[in-house]
Amino acid sequence: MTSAPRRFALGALLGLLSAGVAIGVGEVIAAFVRPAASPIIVVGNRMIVLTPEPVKRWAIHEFGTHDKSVLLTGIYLVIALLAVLVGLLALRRRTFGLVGIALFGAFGGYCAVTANAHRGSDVVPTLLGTVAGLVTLYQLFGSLNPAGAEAAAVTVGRPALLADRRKFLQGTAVATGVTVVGGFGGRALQHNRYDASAARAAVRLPAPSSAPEASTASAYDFGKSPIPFQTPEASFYRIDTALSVPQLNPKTWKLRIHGMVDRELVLTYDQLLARPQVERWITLACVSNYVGGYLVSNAKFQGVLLADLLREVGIGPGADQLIASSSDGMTIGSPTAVVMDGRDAMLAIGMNGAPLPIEHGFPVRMVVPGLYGYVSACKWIVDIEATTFARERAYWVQGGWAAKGPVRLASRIDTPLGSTTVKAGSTVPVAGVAWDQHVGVSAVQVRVDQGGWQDAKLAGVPSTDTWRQWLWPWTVPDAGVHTLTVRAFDAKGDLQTADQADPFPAGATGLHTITVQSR
Ligand SMILES: Nc1nc2c(c(=O)[nH]1)N[C@H]1C(S)=C(S)[C@@H](COP(=O)(O)O)O[C@H]1N2
Ligand SMILES: [Mo]
Repeated sequence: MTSAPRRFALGALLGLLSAGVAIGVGEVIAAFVRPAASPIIVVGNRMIVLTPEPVKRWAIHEFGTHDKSVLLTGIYLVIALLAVLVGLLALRRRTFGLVGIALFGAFGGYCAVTANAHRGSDVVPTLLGTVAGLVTLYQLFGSLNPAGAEAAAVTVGRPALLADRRKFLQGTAVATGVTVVGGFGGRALQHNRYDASAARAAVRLPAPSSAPEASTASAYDFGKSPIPFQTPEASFYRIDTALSVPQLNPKTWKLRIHGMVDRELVLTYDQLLARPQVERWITLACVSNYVGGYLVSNAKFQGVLLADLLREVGIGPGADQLIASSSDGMTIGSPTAVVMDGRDAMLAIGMNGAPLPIEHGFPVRMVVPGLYGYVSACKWIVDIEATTFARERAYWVQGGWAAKGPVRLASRIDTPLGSTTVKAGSTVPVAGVAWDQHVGVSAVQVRVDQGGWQDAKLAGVPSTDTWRQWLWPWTVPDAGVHTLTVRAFDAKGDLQTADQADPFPAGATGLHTITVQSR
């Protein structure tokens, strides 16, 4: 007796458990190779590379900081779907199933050996996982229909499926166990063996020899603004391609500075800490940010001025680009002239008085005030090559983004929130931030509906490298829908453009507008 639903269920189970065991075993082995070698991570990384640039942009826009969880969920779903298919094919013919699993494995292996900054051993978890998946399928199939199953399936079409019920149940239980324990346990073990938190907690930052200008930001009452001058760590935006966050050990970390230089230099973490330290407030912004978006944050960074190091290595006059690389193979190219023009471009080791958070680049990242992150802020940095724009294109530039990425003047209304209700006749604080790093913001104005532009109060700032909080008390008029628009002037007196441009390829422009209902 073999009904179609039953046949489907058995096939699905066969496929899902074979794939599950493959992944579970792969995750456990990855804990001994390295987390970046996990089969799911290598496939995910390849997906990021294969995804067309417009889809990537859409994903960052749509999911922001959650883009990675969305991708991983998608990968699990696709694997599950394909696994069911392989299981159903296996019911027709065991060889079909085995070939299916082997193809899975081959794709995983291909992803492992083509990953950025991959190592030869990265293929091992996928390889052993695939073998485990093949064994699982073979064994479970055996208990399904040990004798002449293939012939029976082809000629009869519907062989009795559960030839050895007990053996099948046992096999299913074992495979489920390996899937669940291997999958979750493997991930936990990877985290346990590779977590850099303890190393980070052990770091003692040297005192900066040059502290930032005192900020007068707190002199104003900006308490009502939902956006504080310093972004709390938990809400500091995060944008990167790292599916598995690099866990680097500062004891073995090294930075190599090479290329068009007179003397190559290899720096250790201790050597970096021994150099003179500066501490500066810097607002970091992502080029993918839409008008009114939240991919911009402000922190106090501590580090070593990059220009000093570049002078020490004797950077060649023709080297107009610095390509920074991370441990996971990201490349970020910055214009040398900008890094050397006297601004506080730095190799940062600290953020808000603590060692860099792991997700923000521990142990060392680059920060260049005035440039978008994709052309300046390499996290988990391990290499800087002095080269030229003509010779090399960094990761995002290969995807079509502008090779040079100066931040564009922008302003945002943070309160009231758009589409909320305000009380007619009351005075409501309209407040937000405006930024034009390394140029500075000199004025912010707000307009209600088609009325005149009103000057907002500006908070003081420690330098031109941060955003500026602004506040305008609004006496809410009569009931109805009102539109609030904000615009800023830079320190040169130039007005923010109202022309709307998408983030791609050089940063969004246009004025932030919200509507509120007064009643
Ligand atoms: N290694 C690495 N560094 C990176 C990236 C990345 O994907 N990998 N993304 C860059 C981009 S696009 C931005 S906007 C900033 C974001 O830094 P944050 O995540 O600390 O806010 O990091 C930059 N540095
Ligand atoms: Mo970015």
